[in-house]
This record gives sequence, structure tokens and C-alpha cells, in this order.
Amino acid sequence: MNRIITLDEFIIRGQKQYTDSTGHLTRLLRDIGIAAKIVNREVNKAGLVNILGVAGSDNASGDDVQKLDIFANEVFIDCLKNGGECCGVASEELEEFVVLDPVKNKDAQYVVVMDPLDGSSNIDVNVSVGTIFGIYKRKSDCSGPCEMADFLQTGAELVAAGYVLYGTSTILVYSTGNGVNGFTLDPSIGEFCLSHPDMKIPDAGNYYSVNQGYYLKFDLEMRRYIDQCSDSNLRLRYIGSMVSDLHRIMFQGGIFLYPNTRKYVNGKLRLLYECNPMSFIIEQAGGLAINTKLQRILELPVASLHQRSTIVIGSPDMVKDMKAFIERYSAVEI
Ligand code: P6P
Repeated sequence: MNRIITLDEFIIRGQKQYTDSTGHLTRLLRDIGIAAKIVNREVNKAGLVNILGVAGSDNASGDDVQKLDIFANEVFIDCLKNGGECCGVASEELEEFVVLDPVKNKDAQYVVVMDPLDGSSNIDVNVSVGTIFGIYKRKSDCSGPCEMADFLQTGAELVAAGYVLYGTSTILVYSTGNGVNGFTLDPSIGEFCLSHPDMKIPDAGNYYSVNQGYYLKFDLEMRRYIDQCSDSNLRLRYIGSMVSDLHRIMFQGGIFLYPNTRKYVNGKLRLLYECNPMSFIIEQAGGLAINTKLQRILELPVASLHQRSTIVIGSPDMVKDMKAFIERYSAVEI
């Protein structure tokens, strides 16, 4: 019988590879796994209890907040607080970062950035949603509360990143910088079990993923690139949930684009807790992630918690082709 490997076992085995590991990151990842199970339970029954629908408020980025957004935000913060390995959280749902009080006899060394429920506009229509998280080693002194500088680190400084996709099954995918592994939740035992070891993104694929509804609002070179995707018989797939679109690309290959529009002149997606964690994972799986100025996402300076960025991310050959197209097009324009 194949022995299942649970997320906790896998994390502990991973910790043993590093002689200097202290177990703090191991326990922090475990805390995130617990929160994901709790959120999964509520997402799966959202249609049955009165936590659907817009909560009436809006979040730091001006999006209508669904009640499950609030619930997920609170669950992750509570689990991180109780675990004692995290000293602060920056979240899409919070204007400012939240300082977590130190737990007795623990020096929390990490901060977490997260989108607790990405793609929440899909909740009411039963389409996949996800959680995105990133983990940084704090820069400030462990003796005091976390500071803004602990969060304003580039994506390249992440020590870990991951996502949870609450879909036809619930899968947690994460990387600590040594490859990407996927764990599917087995509800019968309440454990995330290793289901997709050493995930690698295909070099290319047959899909491109962009909100075609904004076509006329994109810059001219982006419209021409999208025309080329269509002329190349690529198929358009766009779910409206970055986690879902990128999870598909992880398996089938493809390219995801959220360029600047007249409404989002710097792009819509947030650099700190959407673009950077997802770019970290995609690069670890062999993919590429740049912005529409052709700069590597993980090297972009982070100046504020809710800073937005354009993004082009996915299979390496397709991102390289897009980059070459834009460089060629711009050269001709000049
Ligand atoms: P649009 C969800 O709100 C999100 O942040 C991403 O998950 C998703 O890719 C994007 O916004 C969808 O935005 O403007 O196409 O609806």
C-alpha cells in the first residue's frame, strides 16, 4: 500500500534537510495548513449558510468585500497568532498591517503577506477561489513589534510562498525555494496529502489567459500581442481568479496577463500578496514572471502594502515570446 505523506510529515522531512533549521518555519507552514482546512470547510458550505453576499464594506483596494473574505482573513490571522511563529500580517483585507502579540517563550521571526480569499467575486456563483500567501523573515529586531520594512521586501526575498485552491478538490501548493509541491486535502482524514510532488510548469501551452473585455483599454502593443495569441490558435481561458488561472497553467502550460488599463494604469493585481507569491511559485516550477515593462516581478521594489503591478506570467517559452514581441514592436515604433 502506498504510504500517504501528509503536509506536516513533508514539512518536517524538509526541515531535516537543513542542519541549521530551528523548526520555526515548519510550524508556521503547519499553522497555514490548519487555517486552510478551516476556510475550506466554510467555502464548501458557503451556499448553505448565510455568509454569502457582499458584506457591505470594501477592502483596502476598493473591492466589494464578500463575507467569506472577512471570515478567511480572521481565520488565517487567528491561526498565525495562536501558532506564535508570525509577528505580523499584511492582508488585502486590511488597510494597515496587523501586529501579532508575541507568544510566551517564542521569538516570532516571520511576517506573512496574504490575499485570504482571491477571486472572491466568484464565491456566489460557486466558481473556484483561492488563498495566496508569502512568508518573509523579519528584518526588524525580534525584541519589538514588526515594522513596515518587514513587509516592503522584494519577492526575491521571500522564504516561502504558496496558494490554496478551493475547487473541485482543495489543494495547497507551496515552495520554500527548493521546488514546488502540491498537497490535496483528504476530507476523510482531514489531512493535506502529497499528491503533486516536484511540480514543473510546461515550457509552453495552448492557452492564454487575459480579460479580453478590456482589449480596447490595453496599450496598442498589448492588443497586437493578444491578436497574435488568437492568430496562433491559442485558446482563451479566464476564470477571474488568479489562483485558478495560474493553477491550470501550472499543469497545462500557458500565459496569464493582467496589463495596465485606463482604469488600472499600474495594473490591478497587488504586488505584495498576489504577484510576488505567485511569481515565486511559478519561477520555482520553471516559469517566468515579468511586468509589461519587461522587468522581473520578483525584483520590483515594494514601496507600499497595496501597490499594484502589471503582470505577464506562465510558461517560460511563452513569456519569452511575449517579451521578444514587445521588444520588436517597440523597436519598430521607435
Ligand atoms: P478582472 C480577483 O479579484 C483578482 O484579484 C484576481 O484573482 C483575478 O485574476 C483578477 O482580479 C480579475 O480581475 O478585472 O478581470 O475581474
